[in-house]
Amino acid sequence: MHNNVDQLFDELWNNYLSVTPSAVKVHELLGSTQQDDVINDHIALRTFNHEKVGLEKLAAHFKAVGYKECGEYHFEAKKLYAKHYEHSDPTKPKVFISELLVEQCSAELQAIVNDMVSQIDENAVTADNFLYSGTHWQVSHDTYQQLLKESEYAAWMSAWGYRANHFTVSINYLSNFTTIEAVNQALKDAGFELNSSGGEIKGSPEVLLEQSSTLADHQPVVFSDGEFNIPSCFYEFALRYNKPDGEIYTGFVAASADKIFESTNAR
Ligand code: OOG
Ligand code: NI
Repeated sequence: MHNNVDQLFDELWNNYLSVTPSAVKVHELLGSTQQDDVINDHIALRTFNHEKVGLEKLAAHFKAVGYKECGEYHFEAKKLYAKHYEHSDPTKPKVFISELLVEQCSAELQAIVNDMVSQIDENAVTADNFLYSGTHWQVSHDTYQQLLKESEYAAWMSAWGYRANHFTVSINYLSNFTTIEAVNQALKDAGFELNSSGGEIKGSPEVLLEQSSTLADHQPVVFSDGEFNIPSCFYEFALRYNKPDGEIYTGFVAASADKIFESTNAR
């Protein structure tokens, strides 16, 4: 495991960029007018609730660089469970880790996922690079499509594995944009397609968090039966509001997160 938080995020960022070319354009668009580079509000990772690779196994890598567990979230329809983690330095990205509750899925999905997980070397899970190690298995495009019918999340995991599935620009730290509407407009003017599930803006000042996101880039994946272009990773935008006590809200909003997951759906 890493012991330097910045090194870990640099690796996660470079790995994310390798399959999310649009992230460079997002930074140019929102960051080029800035004094400093953009500050990321959070990143998110996905996994299966299998003993070997459950969310706590991913969280251990962040705890090793100073992160603490802060909140938990349930997504009944998508069969997901999540927790978020924070660092004592508020400019370090928060971390949102979810896991698919595999035992609630069909026997067919369970068999496919168990086969994938069984191919992960036990030692790989604690290695420095685990959180940006991608897949430890290879599925066919047919299997990918079979998973897609039941769980877009499981299908995404089968193709992309362990990596940050998005980074999130903190609108609070941008100097040339103050509203999420203005950020969304700039993105659309530049040709980006936004995730409109549940509306382009998820959340509100009342729930202390507004979020929007691009639809994932489409990138080639080599499946066992050939190469196919499928959704990879996306960029999210978050604007946080102060709580009544004057402190900024640092949690997530389950109803909004439920829609953000859909940013990796095919266009
Ligand atoms: C995570 C979706 C939730 C948020 O900010 O609410 C999320 C995912 O797509 O894996 O990122
Ligand atoms: Ni997010």
